[in-house]
Amino acid sequence: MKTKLFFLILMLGSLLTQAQPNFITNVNSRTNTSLGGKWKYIIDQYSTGAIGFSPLYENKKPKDKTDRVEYSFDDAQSLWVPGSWNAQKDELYYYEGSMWYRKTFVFQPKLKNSRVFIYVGAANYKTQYSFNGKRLGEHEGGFTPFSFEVTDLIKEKDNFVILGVNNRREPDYIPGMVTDWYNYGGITRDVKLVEVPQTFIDDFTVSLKKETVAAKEKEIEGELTLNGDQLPAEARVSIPELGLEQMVQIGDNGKGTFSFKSKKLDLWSPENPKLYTITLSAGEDELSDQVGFRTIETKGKQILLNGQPIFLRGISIHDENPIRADRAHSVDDAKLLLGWAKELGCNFARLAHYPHQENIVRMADQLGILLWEELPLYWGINWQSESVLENAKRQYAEVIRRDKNRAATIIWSIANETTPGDSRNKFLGSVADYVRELDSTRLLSAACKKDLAVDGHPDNDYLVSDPIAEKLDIVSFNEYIGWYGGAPEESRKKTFIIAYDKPVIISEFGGGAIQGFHADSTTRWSEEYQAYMYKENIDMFERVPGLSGMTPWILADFQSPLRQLPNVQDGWNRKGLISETGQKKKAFFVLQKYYEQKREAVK
Ligand code: GCB
Repeated sequence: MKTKLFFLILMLGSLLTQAQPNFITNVNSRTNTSLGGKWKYIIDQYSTGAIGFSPLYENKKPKDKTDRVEYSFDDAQSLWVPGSWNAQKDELYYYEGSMWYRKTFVFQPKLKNSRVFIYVGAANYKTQYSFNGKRLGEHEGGFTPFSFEVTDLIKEKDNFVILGVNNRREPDYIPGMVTDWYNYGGITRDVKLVEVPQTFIDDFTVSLKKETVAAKEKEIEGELTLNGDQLPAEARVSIPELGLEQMVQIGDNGKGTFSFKSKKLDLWSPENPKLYTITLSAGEDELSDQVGFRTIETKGKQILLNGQPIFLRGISIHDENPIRADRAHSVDDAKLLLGWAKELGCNFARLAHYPHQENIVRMADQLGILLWEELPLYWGINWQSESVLENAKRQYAEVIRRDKNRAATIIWSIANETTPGDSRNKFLGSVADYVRELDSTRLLSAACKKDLAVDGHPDNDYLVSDPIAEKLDIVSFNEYIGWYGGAPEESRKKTFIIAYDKPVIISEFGGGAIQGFHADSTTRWSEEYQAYMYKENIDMFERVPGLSGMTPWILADFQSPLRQLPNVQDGWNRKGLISETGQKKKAFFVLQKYYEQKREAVK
């Protein structure tokens, strides 16, 4: 009898447990407190921190002279969060492995009777998280956010959050073993304490209905999801500037849908990055966001923004501030990178090769820069593994959950430079279907490779026929004529055959130059060589059928362990149009001029 009662209580308990959101979204517009600053750390080279007689997440230290505990955070050194460990201490520059971080804090609630979450913008790569000595879970993926609820564990004083972060590379991770970028380890983005009411607005999606983009009266549609035990019957959604307000019926599943009609709606575009404040309220919760409304689609070989053809004057960017030589994490970092892109004349940027910090995506919304976002499905992925596929889907779901309401983001790119083959095609096909299922309002692409030899064609014909492009809206490919093959002028003879009636983006081209090194245009690494190569490449790509945009490689020099030519690279990939000290190279101005002409041509 007693055991039955016990199980009944257990079952009831689990029924009453509130559903855990995937992670808290829109953290900046919720009640939050930064947990950034100095965190104590313990290096864990053999990754044994969570096992053994005295796991680190328990946050112990020897109590007296007889105590056997062999660590103590209290007397340990500190690292700054957010920021990679590599950039902060010389002795950690090459460190890849496990590191345990601890932050202690007092809790002064800003909301009454709130639920409390800890939100981590990103930690690379795997993170074990615990709170006040209790292990709560693990997150995989170095570039997407996660959060965990601590409502039942938080106290007024002596709280401690411990994150065990491991950036070791493994063949079954995403990315895999080798990348041409720096494997910054640690808590690279903000950590925040977020307070929400007991029942809160967990998620919402809002977009412009495609069919109404050309109509006088446009339609906005959306959905919201509540999380909590006490679901109100209704929620309210409003866009005050448009005089729109609506009560939304909430179903038993916590969801409700809404739709507005407006004759006054100003469409978002690079020329007019108009954002509206949307406010949602349900029970005690209120959430606001700034959103733009636009449509994106393709027609034959064209990309249409708000129903009009657009040429994407882009640039590839890494999520790194070259001047600080660390991962970007702040509004200032975003300003620096997108400021340069604006100066270049861009209306588009490829956020390569993994999800970038949320600040840059939000700033692109404000500045009117369209975005291509991608996951690190990059060289050397284990296509045969079901769990790698699941991991890819999870990471995609996370970035879509974070950025789905950003007008700037128009393209999800599912992979970069992967070699066609049965298992790869199946894997990427499944990712493409999944991404489309989660978000049918954006375009899909992938940075493909061209076919090197084409049967029945002269040497100078290149075919772009990757079978994965069947599932994509835009055919994109990387091409390095003049750098990894041949002299820049060889591009004059080349022609491209695109096997699909779809728009084309040249997702990469470029070559290296040391800023300040001047020589004739046949001397590799000189600014003149890079500038010459840009001119020749641009002329060649103008001949590509369906050319709808390009994102040359790359805005700024970036750190990469693959690049070790002394006195030239010294650990930096030099294909930037801007040096690691922020100086522009000659090729910057070649591209700037081309983009000016492109912009003029549209007028
Ligand atoms: C590529 C890769 C990119 C590299 C670049 C290079 O094709 O997609 O990640 O950094 O080439 O510099 O070689």
